[in-house]
This record gives sequence, structure tokens and C-alpha cells, in this order.
Amino acid sequence: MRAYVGLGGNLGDREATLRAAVQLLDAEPGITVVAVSSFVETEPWGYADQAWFLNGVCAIETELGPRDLLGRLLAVERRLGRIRGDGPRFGPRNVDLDLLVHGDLVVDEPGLQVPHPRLAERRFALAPLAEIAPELVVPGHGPVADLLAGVE
Ligand code: PH2
Ligand code: MG
Ligand code: MG
Repeated sequence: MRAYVGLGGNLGDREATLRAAVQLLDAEPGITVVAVSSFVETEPWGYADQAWFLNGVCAIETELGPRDLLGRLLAVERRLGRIRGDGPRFGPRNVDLDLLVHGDLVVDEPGLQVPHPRLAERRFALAPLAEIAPELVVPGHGPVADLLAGVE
């Protein structure tokens, strides 16, 4: 299945960290990275008092279901030194890997929501997603181009 992973971070060497995240994802059994967007600097969303982020999106081909895939994303975050549970919600982090879209799945369970519940509000995720998948229809939401046009 084709899935899309949001990449972000605003601490440390952001570009090196996002590149390393893509490599580690591609090295995971059952995950092949098939496209990577450009990385762009973005104003912090949700919590203003922090450094600007570097954001991108990669497309992967995977046999994994969403729960297994999410587990791999969190494992890659940990390998890159992400510490969870400290700091404010939406606050600073060196790396954040978000499962944005997974095939045509719609899942709403504790700890697992696909498509990502805030995707439609986030230009920093929609713009790189539209760059690598301009024809994508986000399940339950509509064409990515329409979502991007609708976000302020
Ligand atoms: N991630 C957040 C909160 N705010 N803002 C930007 N610009 N980019 C992000 O990746 C981001 C954010 C929580 O995951
Ligand atoms: Mg996030
Ligand atoms: Mg996250």
C-alpha cells in the first residue's frame, strides 16, 4: 500500500535529522521510500513560542498495516533521539514522523487515527504532500489540492 509520512523538526540540525529519518525508514523491513518532497522552513503551528520547523513528506510503499507502521515511525523517532512526554503539546522536537495517509484506510481508534486528524488544517504538511502526490485524494477529506487551497 502507498502511505505518506510527514517529517518535521525544529531542534538541532533539522535537515540532517530529516534526511536520516528518511534513510532509517527506507532501511526498515517492509518499508520502501518511493518519493521525498523538498524540505521547507515553516512557521510554528499550534504553539507559537518556538523556533521555525523544517518540514517535508515522504511517500512509502509498505506491506505493514497502520498500527505496525506507526510503531516503526515511533521506533525511528527514538533512534534519532526523540524524547516524548516532556514539554508542551505542539512544542519543540528534534524529529516528528506522522502517518498522514495510508492507502484508502480510515481508522479512528485510541492511539491511531488515519488520515492524520489535523492534516486538513496544516499547510506545512499539505504543501509537501501536494508536491509529491498532486492527484492524491485524502480519504474522508477530498483532493489534496482542494485541502491546500482551503487552508489559510
Ligand atoms: N508540528 C507540530 C506542532 N507545530 N508546526 C510546524 N510548522 N511544523 C510542524 O511539523 C509542527 C508544528 C506537532 O507535531
Ligand atoms: Mg506532528
Ligand atoms: Mg507525531
